[in-house]
Amino acid sequence: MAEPVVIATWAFGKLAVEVASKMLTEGKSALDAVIAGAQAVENDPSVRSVGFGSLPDRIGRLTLDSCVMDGKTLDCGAVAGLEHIRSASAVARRVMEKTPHVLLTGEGAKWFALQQGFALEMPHTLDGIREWIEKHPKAKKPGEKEQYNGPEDITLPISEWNHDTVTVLGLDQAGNLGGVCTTSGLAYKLPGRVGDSPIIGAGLYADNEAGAAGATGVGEEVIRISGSTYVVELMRAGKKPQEACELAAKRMNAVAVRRGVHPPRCAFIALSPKGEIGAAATEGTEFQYARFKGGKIELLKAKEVALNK
Ligand code: SD4
Repeated sequence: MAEPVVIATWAFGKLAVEVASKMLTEGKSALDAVIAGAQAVENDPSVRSVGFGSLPDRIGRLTLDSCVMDGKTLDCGAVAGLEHIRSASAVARRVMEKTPHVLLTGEGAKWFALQQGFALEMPHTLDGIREWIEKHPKAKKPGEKEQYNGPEDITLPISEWNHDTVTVLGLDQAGNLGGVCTTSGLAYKLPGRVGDSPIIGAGLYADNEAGAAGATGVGEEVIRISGSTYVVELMRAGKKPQEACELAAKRMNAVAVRRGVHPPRCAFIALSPKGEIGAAATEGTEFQYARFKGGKIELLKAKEVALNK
């Protein structure tokens, strides 16, 4: 019997770890446990970057991205740009279980969720709307035309925008790995923008034969290096999860240098089939993660990989 382990991104991931670790200790599957953990965060309106009460996009639409993956079967499911449904991770799981597809987007994802019995909700909170108005990078008076001036308009302030995804990885007593990633994406994103979080291989990957990994940070840059696949394939090749995460952060730095841009704030977490844990981030990310191991829940700061390393 394997010793259950859970790891989740950011300080608010502690809530996910609390929920998931209890379920794993009771003998539930990794996938059930991590999704229940992620849903607890989706339901917490004080977390402004995941689920209910998140910050909307540039034009005020609150859309959610999520994916799930089962390390035993490599089954996976995802939704992107899902609107008016509370739990994107639960819908992603239904895509995995009830359809022959992996990813549903926008109106199609919403239609599917409604067919599956999910309730149509208005997921905005008053505090969320207030923060969206106050911090909108291009706040205008009502009626004034919104301007989009090209890529810089989005990419320059990107590191300042609220962007914290919850990615949860778990190892259950049967020795299976499962993972979930759920987010509202970058606040003030252009309508229709999809980040790494619903992309299998970018925001999340899980394979019992190699390990599980997840990402958080600027999704465009995670996609550019196929971040989670990169970490898992390093583990398959024999690296420990900690080294694999550090190498992914290093690669992020190298790609930024090659492209002549400042390295984005990004972080990776990883879990091996033996229950070993890894976490690393690019410099300045101040990335914290929560973990359950050896019966203890802790909040830890990840190692940062400096640009010249
Ligand atoms: C995205 N990766 O949509 C997500 C946001 C995030 O920590 O994780 N932030 O790009």
